[in-house]
Amino acid sequence: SAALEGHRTKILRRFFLIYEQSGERIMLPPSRRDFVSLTLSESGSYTDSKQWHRQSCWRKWKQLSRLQRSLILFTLMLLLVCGILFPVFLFLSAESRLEAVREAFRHAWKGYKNFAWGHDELKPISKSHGEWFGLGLTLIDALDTMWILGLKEEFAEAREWVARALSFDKNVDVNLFESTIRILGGLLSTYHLTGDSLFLEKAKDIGSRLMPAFNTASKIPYSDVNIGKGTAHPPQWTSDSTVAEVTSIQLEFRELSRLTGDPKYKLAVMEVMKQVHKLDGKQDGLVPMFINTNNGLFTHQGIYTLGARADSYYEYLLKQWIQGGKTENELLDDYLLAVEGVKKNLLKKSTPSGLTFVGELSHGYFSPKMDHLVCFLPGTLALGAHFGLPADHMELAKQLMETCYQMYAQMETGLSPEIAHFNMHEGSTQDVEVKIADRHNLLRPETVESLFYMYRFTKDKKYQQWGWEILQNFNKYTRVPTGGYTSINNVRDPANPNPRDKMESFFLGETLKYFYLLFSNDPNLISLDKYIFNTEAHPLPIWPQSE
Ligand code: DMJ
Repeated sequence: SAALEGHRTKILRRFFLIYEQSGERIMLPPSRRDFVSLTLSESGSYTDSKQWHRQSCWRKWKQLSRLQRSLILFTLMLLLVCGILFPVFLFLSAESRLEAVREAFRHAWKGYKNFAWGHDELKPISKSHGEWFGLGLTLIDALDTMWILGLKEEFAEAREWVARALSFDKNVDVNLFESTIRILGGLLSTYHLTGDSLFLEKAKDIGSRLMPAFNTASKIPYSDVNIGKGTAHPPQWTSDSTVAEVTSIQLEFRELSRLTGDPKYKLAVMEVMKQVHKLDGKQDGLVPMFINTNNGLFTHQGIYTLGARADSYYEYLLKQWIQGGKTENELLDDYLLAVEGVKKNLLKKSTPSGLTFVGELSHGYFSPKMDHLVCFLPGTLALGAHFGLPADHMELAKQLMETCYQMYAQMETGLSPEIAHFNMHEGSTQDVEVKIADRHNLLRPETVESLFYMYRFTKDKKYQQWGWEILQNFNKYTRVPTGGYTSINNVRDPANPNPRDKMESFFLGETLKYFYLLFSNDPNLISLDKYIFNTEAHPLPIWPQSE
């Protein structure tokens, strides 16, 4: 009837736009698909089509055989159980990986405790110890790792040693950089995590004993300090210091000033940054490797690397900027410039797989050599992108992360060499080549460190999986049955990796800590919005905006 037709059109208009053109009707559906389809029955009443659908489903269900119904019910039950169990499975698998790291730590600690207690480093094969500064380096480096891993008993024993046996009143020469990042950094971070003033007192003690290093004509610090005598000097053969060393002590001394209220520490290290910022001799923001302590100028110019002797200069530009609340623009400018310098001068692709790698520049000549040390870079780039730096930094981080992983995966032991050379000539069948002298692995952390940052920021499980493979290979080739892990000489020979008999303190301070943080799915376990890791993996607080 006409009335019914009018009603019908009204309803259709609510859900479709009807255009009438030369007698033809064109119906356009609404842009949002949130309408309910209604059927108009002969009598003019509406039946909810969902209800009709339900009835028809029920009819179909009843038509099925008993076997068919059982199969469907079984499948549904299975899906339900999997849906519930999958998160449980994920939790358990994360927990078992975390436990694997705790187990690795306990094993390393067992060797240290039995054969090297209170000494700098464990020599796990000969069941003895090595001394560098004579300050219990491994123990101090490992304090905050034990705290983060929840190893309370081990931590308590170590704290007892710090309280009773650790003395910096010793006639001993220490390297300014190494003792700052490992000892001062380790004590400061343990103080922050635990709130135990013992660690702050010890940090103040070592910090003030390192200050004589800055008494130079140029204010660029000497490499070595005698912490007992209060004297400092450069290495015997030169008056130069290493650029990475003098520019990677800032996070720690700045924090010491904040905690003590005494600006002298901060002023000394910021003076170094100020001078390096202004120096000639950089190439597109890239720095040479040495700086003279008499005149404060770069020496051995013309060689640019992101590896040994320059690496953490770049890392600390970004991290100081973050630590200080992102207000120190010179640091940011130098960092951004340097990343552009890397892209322009050092970035190339390998053959056959097209891996992006960071090479070196020597007096205008490019060398496709990349230290394992450079693998801090993906993590640092990702950290910068997290704090608002250009998104292409993250893209580069992803590419370099793949390369660093391949430096492990393409070796016969699955462990990276100290230095890789990338093939660039057409027809080559292998991306990575390793010179005989570069085949060692020192249990270094950089790749695991970057995997941790990449996982935190992307949540891509492949980074955890890559880390898991690496941990298993450390266990396979570097674990010493009687306790401890050892550096090895040859990552290319699984039958004889040739142990070196040394467990570096950074294996406990950094490598195992980063494994643990990588496998944890808790972004608040040392939140990257609250802490900044020093170059030895010791977390220090990002200063509150108000300060
Ligand atoms: C550590 O002492 C620090 O990570 C430093 O920045 C570089 N070398 C070792 C680890 O490889």
